[in-house]
Amino acid sequence: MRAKNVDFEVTYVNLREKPDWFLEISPHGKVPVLKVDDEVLFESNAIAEYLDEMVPPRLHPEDPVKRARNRAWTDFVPDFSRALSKISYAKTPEDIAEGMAALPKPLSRVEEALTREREGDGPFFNGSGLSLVDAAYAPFLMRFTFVEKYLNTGALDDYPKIGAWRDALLADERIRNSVPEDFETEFARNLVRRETHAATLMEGASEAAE
Ligand SMILES: N[C@@H](CCC(=O)N[C@@H](CS)C(=O)NCC(=O)O)C(=O)O
Repeated sequence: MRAKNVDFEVTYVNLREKPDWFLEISPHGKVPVLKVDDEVLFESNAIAEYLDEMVPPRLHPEDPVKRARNRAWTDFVPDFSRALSKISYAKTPEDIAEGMAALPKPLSRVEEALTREREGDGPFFNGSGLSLVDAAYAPFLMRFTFVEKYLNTGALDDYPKIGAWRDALLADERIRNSVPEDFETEFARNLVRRETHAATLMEGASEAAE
């Protein structure tokens, strides 16, 4: 919506205490949901596709083949995010090592996709313009980058295209402003609550949980 300059309001939902109004409108009890007048849409990809059809500028490629491949790479986000989350939410160094061992498969696939799909030098998935693929991967790259401040696993070091993509995404105002100002504090609290190894490396971690 930021990429399209849409007027909108965000309501953050505490997922540990889901309010009744939210459970009434969210079929799976998950965020995000988008309310457009009296209609409710759910599932990130469905919401993003709807917005892309309704509001210019088009973020999806015009070419149907390219568009289908973009959708296919967006479908890969759960594999990608699961691999990174395994490290972020690991409770012990051993779990982190296990997560690291499982990374090459999903990360090398995305590295290869960036090599094949991109036109020109980037910096985004398809080239110079932000796309729905960028919007889909950005939240996970953002969260992992935060965790890396503490874990320093160097997990992305062997994937230069993903690293440069991450840098471009995190430098972009549309992405930066997609989280609230206190995002890092809230995310740190989440890591503490989940008793992650990353949290043990944060100064003042126990206060962060309060
Ligand atoms: N496939 C869904 C996944 C949404 C999802 O898993 N949301 C999480 C937060 S990122 C959630 O609401 N979890 C709460 C729960 O499962 O109870 C989408 O892309 O919208």
